[in-house]
Amino acid sequence: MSLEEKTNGQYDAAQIQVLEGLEAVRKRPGMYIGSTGPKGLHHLVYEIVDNSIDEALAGYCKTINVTIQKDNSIVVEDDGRGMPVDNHPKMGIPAVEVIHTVLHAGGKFGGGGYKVSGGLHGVGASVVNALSTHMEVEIKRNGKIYKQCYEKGKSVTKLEVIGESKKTGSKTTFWPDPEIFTETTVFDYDTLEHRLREMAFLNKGIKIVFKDEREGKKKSETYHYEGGIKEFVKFLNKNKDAIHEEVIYFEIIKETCEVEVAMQYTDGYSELVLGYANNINTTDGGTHIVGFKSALTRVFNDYGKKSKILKENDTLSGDDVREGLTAIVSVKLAEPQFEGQTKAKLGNSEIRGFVETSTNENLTAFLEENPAQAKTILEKCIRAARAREAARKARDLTRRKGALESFSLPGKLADCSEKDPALSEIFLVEGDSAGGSAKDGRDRKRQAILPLRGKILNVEKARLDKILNSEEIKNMITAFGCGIGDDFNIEKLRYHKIIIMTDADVDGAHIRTLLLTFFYRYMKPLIEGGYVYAAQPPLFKVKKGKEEWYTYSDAEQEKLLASIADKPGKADIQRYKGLGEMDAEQLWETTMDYNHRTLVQITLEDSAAADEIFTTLMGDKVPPRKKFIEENAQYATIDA
Ligand code: 28F
Repeated sequence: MSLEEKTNGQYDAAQIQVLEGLEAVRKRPGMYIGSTGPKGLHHLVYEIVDNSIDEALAGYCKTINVTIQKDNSIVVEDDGRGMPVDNHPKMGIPAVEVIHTVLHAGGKFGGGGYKVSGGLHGVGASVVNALSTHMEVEIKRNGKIYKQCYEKGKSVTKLEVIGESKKTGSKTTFWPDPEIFTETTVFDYDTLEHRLREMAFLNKGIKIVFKDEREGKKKSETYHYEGGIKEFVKFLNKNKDAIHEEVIYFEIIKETCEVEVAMQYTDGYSELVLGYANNINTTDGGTHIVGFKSALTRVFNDYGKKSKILKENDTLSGDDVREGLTAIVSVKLAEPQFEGQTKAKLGNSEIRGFVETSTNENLTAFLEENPAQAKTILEKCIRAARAREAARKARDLTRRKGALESFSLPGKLADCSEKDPALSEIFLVEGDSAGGSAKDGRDRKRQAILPLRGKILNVEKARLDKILNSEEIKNMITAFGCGIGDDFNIEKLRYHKIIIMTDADVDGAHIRTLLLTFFYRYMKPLIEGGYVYAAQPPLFKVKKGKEEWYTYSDAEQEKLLASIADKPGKADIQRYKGLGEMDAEQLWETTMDYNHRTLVQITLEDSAAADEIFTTLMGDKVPPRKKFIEENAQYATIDA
């Protein structure tokens, strides 16, 4: 029922509803934007940009400008038709004012098209307005420039003409409210860059110009991809070795929905299948992904048999046909149903069949038209199947051996006596000497120690059968108790804190990265669930007179030295090169003691970005790694 019907045109009742609506948003903002942390803050931008994207998808807008201004306010401007300014028939206020002050208003394109790119399901500009101290909207339409200002969702000026212009378009500026976004109102460039570039990939032909005008940030980038998700796959594969030239692509548009698929195989072993529904990243999958994956397995098995590349009794599994695959499955539909805790799973059942049929037909056509590329891909799938078979045997061996030795834990593991995983921690310690000190210094009740000898295998470049032959890896799998890959079961995890403790040098960082690569590729729920941490050993020990201090970064060291400058005596400074230089007591009090230590929790903000980082850092190609390290070296603090 529309607002007018609800209030049968009573102006004041509508106004009351408006005020109640915006109050509701300010009282429980998390209900509308997910959280009031950095993620919710950045959602404000996506909500406004989505309205421009819809105007572009309707065919009227070509370029969208997004600018972070010096005062950390955001400007979004498009060259669409300009929001309507005529008075709303029943409410007696301009349509643009309704869009910005009535909750869930501006359900665009009531008629022909449908609203496609809903950030958090299109809560719209009114929510952004309610959560901003100020918002200004300028519209170019009918040869004029109109402007209206709002504060915390309420109009503070009437819509007025402030000039003339032959152009058309909409421009929104807003200042997020620090009363709502108490953690931070500072926008993160990389976060916005990532989502704006993704929006440009997902909506081919749209040009998004992103500028950061803040002090010392002067940056501008343009995202414009005529090839859309075809270019997205090329982008995701830029540091990988593709095994066939063309990105396989098709787009099917029906009356009520459309699907686009882009896919390309690399010589790697991991799979990256990203699903989107109305431009929303469905990180928990859904019917479009189920349909895509079942079609993929069927097509490669059918084609493999028909072309005699597969023997009659050979069968490729889903994992085999997705090894090394980078794919984007993007669907757009009128009434998407999002399910699950994080609303990141598509539930529309009709989409499964639609995507499955489209993929069956179009992928089969591609393989038949490109027999050479088809053969290359199939041969890779067959190698994957053979390795899977070998890994299964190796794993059975590990399991059988385990069973025979009745749950033998690795000899090198100094386990803790606590049986409740929620209270138990395991330290993965670089080197036997530090491992020894950690065993002596730890809290035996709750802290287990597993020393790691030197570098572990780089799983990015090895298949599962080889991985299962690595002693270090097997020790971790057995100690954690929760299996790997498809066998992974978080309920069986024996420690709810897995703490990586390595030297504060390049080798230590490399070992940490190798461990994180292994966790990301084979135990991803460990990272997603926040179970993985990095210990922060001290960088310096400072002694002056009878007092001593530990510092954990260069900045902290400088601050300390300045603060004790006027104390009598000479400061004796010891810089720690590695964990081994600390005795058990020091290691305990600086790095393991619950009350004094600092742990950095490892989180996984974004799959595509994480996948790109692991591939770049751990993959085969050196130049991109060199470039990545140079570009990011400034962030790599010589942390303790
Ligand atoms: C900076 C953010 O919000 N751009 C927008 C339009 C254009 C129309 C529109 C928007 C129809 C009646 C609901 C214009 N002319 N950028 C934006 N551009 N909304 S938002 O219409 C609103 C809907 O109210 C528009 C003809 N049809 C639609």
